[in-house]
Amino acid sequence: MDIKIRSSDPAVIALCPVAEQEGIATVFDRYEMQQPQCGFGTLGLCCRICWKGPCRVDPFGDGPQAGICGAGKDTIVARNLIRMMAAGAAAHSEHGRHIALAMQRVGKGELPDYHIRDEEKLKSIAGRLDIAVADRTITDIAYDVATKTLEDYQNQDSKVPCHWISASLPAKRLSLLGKLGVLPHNIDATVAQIMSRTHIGCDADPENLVLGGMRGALADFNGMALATELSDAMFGTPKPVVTQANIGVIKKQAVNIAVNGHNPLLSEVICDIASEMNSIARDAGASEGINIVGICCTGNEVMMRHGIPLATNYLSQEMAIFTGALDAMVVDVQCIMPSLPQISECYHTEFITTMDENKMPGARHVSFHEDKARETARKIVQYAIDAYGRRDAKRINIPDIKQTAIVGFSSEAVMAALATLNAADPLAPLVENIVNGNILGVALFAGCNSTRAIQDENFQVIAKILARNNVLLLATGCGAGAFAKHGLMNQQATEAWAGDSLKAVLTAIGVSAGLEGPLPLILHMGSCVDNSRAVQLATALADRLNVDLSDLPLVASAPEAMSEKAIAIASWSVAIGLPTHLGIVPQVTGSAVVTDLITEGAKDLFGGYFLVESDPALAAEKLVAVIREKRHALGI
Ligand code: SF4
Ligand code: MSK
Repeated sequence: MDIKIRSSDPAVIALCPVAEQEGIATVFDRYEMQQPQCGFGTLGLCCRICWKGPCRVDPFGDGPQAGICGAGKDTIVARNLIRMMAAGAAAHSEHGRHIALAMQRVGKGELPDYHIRDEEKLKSIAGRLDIAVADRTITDIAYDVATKTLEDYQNQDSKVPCHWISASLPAKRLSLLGKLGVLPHNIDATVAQIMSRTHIGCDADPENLVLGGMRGALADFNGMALATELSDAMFGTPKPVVTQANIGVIKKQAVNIAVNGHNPLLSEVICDIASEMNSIARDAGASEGINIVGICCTGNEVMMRHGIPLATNYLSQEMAIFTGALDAMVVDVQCIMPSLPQISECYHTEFITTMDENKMPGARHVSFHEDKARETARKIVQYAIDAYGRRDAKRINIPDIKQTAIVGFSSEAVMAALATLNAADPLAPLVENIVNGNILGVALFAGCNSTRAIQDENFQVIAKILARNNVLLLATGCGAGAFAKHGLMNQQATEAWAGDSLKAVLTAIGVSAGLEGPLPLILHMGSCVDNSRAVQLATALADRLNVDLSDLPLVASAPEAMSEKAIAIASWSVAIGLPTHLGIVPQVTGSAVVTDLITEGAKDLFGGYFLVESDPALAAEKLVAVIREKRHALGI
């Protein structure tokens, strides 16, 4: 296999031959082995919702046009699509619930291993949720914030929308979503309703199904908004920090521990404990002590808050083990390849699962509970130190490939940087530069990597073209990981790729904010759960201009989307009014009705819509055209 047609990451290109030499299959090999993939599934036309199935509809019109129960292609495609949205919403919202329950216990004084690290953020959240802060202890406020947040999982009055979505979107958008009946009142109930209405013999109307799915996608937004905001209060709101990204951050002379997954509850404590156990690692022979590196979105979380370097993003997570110098990989939830424990077994690497609801065959399981967080973290770090002693020096191969990245652009950090130009009115410099055209528009890159594209390639091609056209770029999740690895999140990238007027703006803000140069070309806003940060900024802009989100020259792009979470994110992005590019053809094209509903139909209802284009250069052109259209409509 020529790996260059599967990944553009130089570290992957360097390490895949190692895997081949060792006779170990990687995600790229397994992709080849799956070819050709099922055409019915690709079109969304396979139904396995009951045991009379699987049923499939012939896309050419020759074979059966309905499943055994009579469900036609539009019903089958719509049901499959919205079940994916529900799964995405469940994933983000479980993550959020975990954080909220932990915060509630911090409020009750039950978790001595955790604290409210950002009291100001907690108070500002409390304000948004109408919780009093004056003359109250931080723990009391934390308890109330968590308790009110948990109401979003409990409220049974369908006329009262969830607190977090109400506190996060512009009034105009909330009113539209309310009229369309898609504002969620309860995350769990919304997910359960999607599962229920897609059971055999229930909702068969594609439009009704898709609208129900959109409510689920908005529940996903609610879950991620609360997860991000509560995490900031517990662990700190990210600020710009300089770090490095790609596999070369693994160090030969250190005990290397990769944290992989999404939830910061354990990884935060591992970072603390690692610094306390450095001397034990040195005594074991690791002269550089303990080196924590990140993978996927746990990686993004600790990178944003502590400058922990990022080893890699989703599609190349296996590569870290092939360096022969990864002593432990510690995983929590979501986007963790089940192949990892088997590959770890071929090396000395300790592969450790930590969440009781996410175990993997072949892994060591260390059950994580917040009341024993430090004790658990200590045990895990010790396993890594022990594994270091079992390394095989002959198999160590760490490609010296890494890039500098400036990360940590929470919406608060962006506002703080803008405030250095105009303390009285921090949004003014952004608004002025958008209105005068120095910034043509804003694009948010989100989402994963997929084997259905060349890894990281779509992100890079689109971003460079948008930057040349003076579009301000934001990124989250594995998209942000891609940009960090490829050197597009530093000041040199701004010099190399930004159009003249964008460069001038990024330089003015960066210099004024004390960065001694421009802001990075692409602002890293966090993990995939942190897309809500970009919405917070967009909402501030919309409120300031007294328009809706759909009026702003703002687009989203998930050029290598893969997970159910990404489908949920892209769907709420459409629901809040954003033209949303997908670089991977979604599994809906077996139904012209559903395809039309999420493109043209959605545009009429929400102002947002899916724009599907798998050619990255063409996608970039289309996104620029959309931004120009939006500007024209605004009269700017
Ligand atoms: Fe077939 Fe209908 Fe059962 Fe789906 S729900 S598997 S279409 S019989
Ligand atoms: S990890 S959801 S591959 S962004 Fe957040 Fe990355 Fe996508 Fe998972």
